[in-house]
Amino acid sequence: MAISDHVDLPTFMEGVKRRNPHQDEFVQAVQEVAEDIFEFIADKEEYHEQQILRRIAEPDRIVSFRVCWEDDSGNIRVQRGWRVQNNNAIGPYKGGIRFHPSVNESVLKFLAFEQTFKNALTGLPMGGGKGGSNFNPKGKSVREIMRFCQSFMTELYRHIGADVDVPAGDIGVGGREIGYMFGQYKRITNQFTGVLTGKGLEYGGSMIRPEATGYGAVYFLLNMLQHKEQDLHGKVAVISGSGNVATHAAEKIVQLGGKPVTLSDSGGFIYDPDGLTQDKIDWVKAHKTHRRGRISEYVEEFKGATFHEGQTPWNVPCDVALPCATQNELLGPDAKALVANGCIAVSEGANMPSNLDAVHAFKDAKIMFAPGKAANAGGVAVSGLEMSQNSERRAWKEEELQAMLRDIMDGIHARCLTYGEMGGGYTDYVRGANIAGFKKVADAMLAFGVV
Ligand code: NDP
Ligand code: 2IT
Repeated sequence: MAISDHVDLPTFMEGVKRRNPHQDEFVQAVQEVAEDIFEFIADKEEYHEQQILRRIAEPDRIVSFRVCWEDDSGNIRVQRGWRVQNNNAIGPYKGGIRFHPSVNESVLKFLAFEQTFKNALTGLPMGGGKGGSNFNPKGKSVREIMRFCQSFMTELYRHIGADVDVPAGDIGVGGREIGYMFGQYKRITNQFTGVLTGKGLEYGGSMIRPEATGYGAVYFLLNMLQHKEQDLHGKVAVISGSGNVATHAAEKIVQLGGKPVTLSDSGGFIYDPDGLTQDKIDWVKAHKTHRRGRISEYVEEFKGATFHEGQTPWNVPCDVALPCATQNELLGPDAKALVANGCIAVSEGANMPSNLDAVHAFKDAKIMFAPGKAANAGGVAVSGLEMSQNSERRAWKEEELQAMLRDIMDGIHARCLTYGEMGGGYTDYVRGANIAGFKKVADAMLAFGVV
C-alpha cells in the first residue's frame, strides 16, 4: 500500500485546505463532493491507489492574465482574467465565463471543479473548465463592454479551441458578450470554428441555448416530483435571481401550471402574490437585459407586488424553491425556514447556491433536493449540442433540441437514482450526482494511467 493511501475524510480535507489557502469556495465545493466519494470508494482500492479524487481536485492548469482596456473617458483600466482548465479526461474543457467584481481564483476553481462532474452527468463528452474576470459590467456602456471583451479574448484565444477548451456564458456574460468575444477570436485567428457556445443563431448558435439552463432546472424538478407521483400544477415557486437562469425557470414553471411568486437581484427581492405571468416575465427580461434595470422597479409596473430591500426570498412560504442567482445565497437558517414553511423540493439553477449547512438541513429533512451539478446541467448540455452542430456544420430544429434537452435531463435524473436511492422512498440526489459524475471521470482517468 502506498504511503498516502486511505487517509480519512478529515485528513484529506486538511490537505485540501493547506494547499488552497484563502480559497473558501473551492474548499467548500471539494468538501461537498468528498463527503460522498469517500464513502463510495471505501472498498475500491484502485481509486485510492491512483489518488483519483486528489487529482480531480487539482486543476490541470490555471491561466491568469492582465486585461487592460480604455473606458469612455479615456482612463486606462486594469482587470484580472483567468481560465481554470480543471479536467479533460472525458472531452475538451467546457464551461462558462463570468464577469463580476467578486470573481477570483477560488470562485473559478470551485466552478471548474463542479463543472467537471456536471458535464460528466450530461452523458456528453465534455471536460470541466471555467473562466472570467473581476470586471464589473454594471454601469458600463456597450462600447466599454465591447472593448473589454476584445481585450479579454486577445489573451484568452491562445488557450482555447474547438477541440481544446470551449467557453460559454455565465453571470454577466450573455449573447452580446459572446458575440464580441467570438468576433475577436475570428479576427485574430482567421478561423470560424465552434470555439464558444451561446452564439447568436446567425453565426452558429443553437436554438434553445438561452432557455436551456432554466428550463432544464424545472424539468429536473418535475422529474423529482413525478418520481413521487406529483407534478407542478398549482405549486407555488420561490425563485431567486432575475437573470438568464431565473427568468427562464419562471417561464417553464408557468408553462407547467405552477405559480412563481418571487424574483430577486443583489438589491433585494420582489414578492408578487398574484404570481408571475409570461407577460410579466417578458417585462423582466427586457428590463434586466436591454434596459439593465433593477428588479425593485417591478413594483412600479405591477401593482400588488412588494419589494424587500436587502433580503433574500427564502422566508416566503412555497411548495418548491429554485435558487438561481449565485453561490452561497441560501444559508442554513434559510433552508430550515423553507422546510418549516412546507417546501417539498429544491432545484438549484445556480452553482452551489446552498452552503454546506443548508445542504445538510435539506438532507436531514429528507426533502427532494437537486444540487446544481445535476439540476442546472441543461445549459451546458445544449452547449454540447451546439458543439455537435458546429462540427457537423448544420443546425438542428427547435423541436429536436427540445426533445434532446428533455431526454438529457431525464438521463441525469436516472443516473442520480442509481447511486442516490437510500431506501424508505428517500433519494439523496447530492450523493447520486456526486458519485455518478465522479465515476465516469475517474474511470477515464484510470484508463490513462498516471498523467
Ligand atoms: P445573469 O448574469 O443572467 O444573472 C445573474 C442574477 O443573479 C442577477 O439577477 C444578479 O443580480 C444575481 N446575482 C449575481 N450575483 C449576485 C450576488 N452576489 N448577490 C445577489 N444576487 C446576485 O447570470 P445567470 O442567470 O446566467 O447565472 C445565474 C446562476 O446560474 C450562476 O450561479 C451561474 O453560474 C448559474 N448557471 C448559469 C448557466 C447559464 O447557462 N447561464 C448554466 C448553469 C448555471 P444583479 O443584477 O443585482 O447582479
Ligand atoms: O455553469 C454552467 O454550466 C454554465 N455557465 C454553462 C457552461 C456552458 O459551457 O454552457
